[in-house]
Amino acid sequence: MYTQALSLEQQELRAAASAEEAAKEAAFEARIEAGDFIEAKDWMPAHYRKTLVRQISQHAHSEIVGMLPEGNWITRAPTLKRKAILLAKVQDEGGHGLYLYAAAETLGTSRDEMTRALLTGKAKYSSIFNYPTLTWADVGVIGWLVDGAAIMNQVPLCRCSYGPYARAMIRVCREESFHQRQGYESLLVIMQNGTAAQKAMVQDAVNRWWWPSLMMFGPPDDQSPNSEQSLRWGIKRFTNDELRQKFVDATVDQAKVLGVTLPDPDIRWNEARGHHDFGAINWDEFWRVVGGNGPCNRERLAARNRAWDEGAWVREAAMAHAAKQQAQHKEAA
Ligand code: FAQ
Repeated sequence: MYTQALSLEQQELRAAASAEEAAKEAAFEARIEAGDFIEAKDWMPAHYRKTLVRQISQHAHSEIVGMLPEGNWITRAPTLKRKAILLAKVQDEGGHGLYLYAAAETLGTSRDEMTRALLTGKAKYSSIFNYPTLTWADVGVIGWLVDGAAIMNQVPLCRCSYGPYARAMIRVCREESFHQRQGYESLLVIMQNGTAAQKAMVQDAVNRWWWPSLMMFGPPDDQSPNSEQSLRWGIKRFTNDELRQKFVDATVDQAKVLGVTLPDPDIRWNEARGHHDFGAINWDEFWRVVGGNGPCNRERLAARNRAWDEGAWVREAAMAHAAKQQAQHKEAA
């Protein structure tokens, strides 16, 4: 009798808890519908939190790993001006990584956890940063195409439903815009004033970076498991294919002004669609790179691990300094 009464009580408690949960979920969905920003201390469904941590931490890792391909050219920049610009750009990417890790931390995942996931190869980062930078023209082409694709993808994230991410993206996008402009301008200088060999170097870089840039937007919509829910929650504002199309449409005319050929014979304006058609993307290559087998995946992870190991003394010194300051504050109080 007693056992049965207790179990009824438990059932009632459980029903009340799930009714409360359903009410919270409905209130959350209504806020999303109304276009409100969700803030760190607000109630949110566990899956919304998980999706954000996944996307923001991958984004942060991309910025940090993304410092490596161009960082490779800082010591070999052709002029002092180009070196100063490149140095500032690579430092900006480091800053983006930091804002983004901080935004992800507001969701309850520690920076240490995220770093461990990157260093052990468990975490994803953008496929694009697993390609090598073979010539100086690659630096300009990364600015033009890779930062150009990043802006196309990231401007809508300034309206992401999660406030701390959206606000971080505003500054990131302003800086990315400078990155894109500096890349395009450096290519324009070569294409207008360079030798035939220098112009050929730009064309070769465009040939190598074009298709990987299109892959940055992620798999096609019918193979994108996360898009539907992320769009419903206002984490993403456009689908992968929509953003890829916008990027192609914006870039075709820029290529004409530059005087380079995009390496796709199928690119042509489609009057009926109001967009450019373009050729088939090699998705096998994309998944190979995402799966860890791109041209530079191992090199990139090794570089991040080396930096982590060699930075151990800095972390120890910072901890010792913080502990000393804490002890002094305690003594003074
Ligand atoms: N590379 O279901 P979806 C930059 C994964 S920052 C690797 O469509 P979602 C600045 C995806 O994670 C560039 N993996 O996923 C810069 C998922 O796997 P999971 C980074 C990719 O999240 C410039 C699976 O495939 N930007 O460039 C890629 O809805 C120059 C299924 O995909 C951001 O992170 C990829 N390209 O859409 C720095 C922006 N694409 O997690 C230095 C924020 C997809 O289920 C120099 N992120 N995957 O295991 C986003 O907008 C989205 O996360 C997408 C993917 C669009 C990237």
